Amino acid sequence: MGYSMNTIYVKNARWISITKIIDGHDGILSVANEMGNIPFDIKRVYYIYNLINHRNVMRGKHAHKSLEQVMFCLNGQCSVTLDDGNRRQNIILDQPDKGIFLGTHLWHTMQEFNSNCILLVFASQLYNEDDYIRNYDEFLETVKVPRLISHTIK
Ligand code: T46
Repeated sequence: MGYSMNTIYVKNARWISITKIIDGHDGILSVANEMGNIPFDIKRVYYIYNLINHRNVMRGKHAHKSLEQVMFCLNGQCSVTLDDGNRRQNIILDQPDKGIFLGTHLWHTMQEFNSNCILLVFASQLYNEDDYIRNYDEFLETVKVPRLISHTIK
């Protein structure tokens, strides 16, 4: 635990640190505040659990048109792949007080879950399937990445 804070260089994503209170009691208390460390009005909270560590298990595989989210791993760990259509990076999510801000037009997948992994997500909007881009080519169209054209030079 604790090696996951590599620099995030893809667009529309960044680390979010939330308050961590270590006082006279046992344990640690962490606090997420709307419009504070969570940079939007929180309209919805969901969590993902009961995960299994299998190479075929992958969640996400979409981008959002207008939804913003912050995702924390409260227990265990997983890897998250972030793709802004131009650059792609893999990060490890393994600290309950260090989340990832998932902005709009960011293709993301979550995989390599520990069996005790619990993901907690704060979302800026209610669930709306129309906000999802679940096709990767369509996602690339929306971010309008100039395609690399390979030329054969004779
Ligand atoms: C995201 C990543 C990080 C609902 O009915 N209401 C909800 O609030 C959510 C989140 C999902 N659903 C339904 C839609 C699907 O029929 O639950 C089913 C599973 O959703 P999905 O396949 O989108 O789950 P993930 O883990 O791939 O993605 C989720 C969020 O949906 C998504 O917004 O960014 O976590």
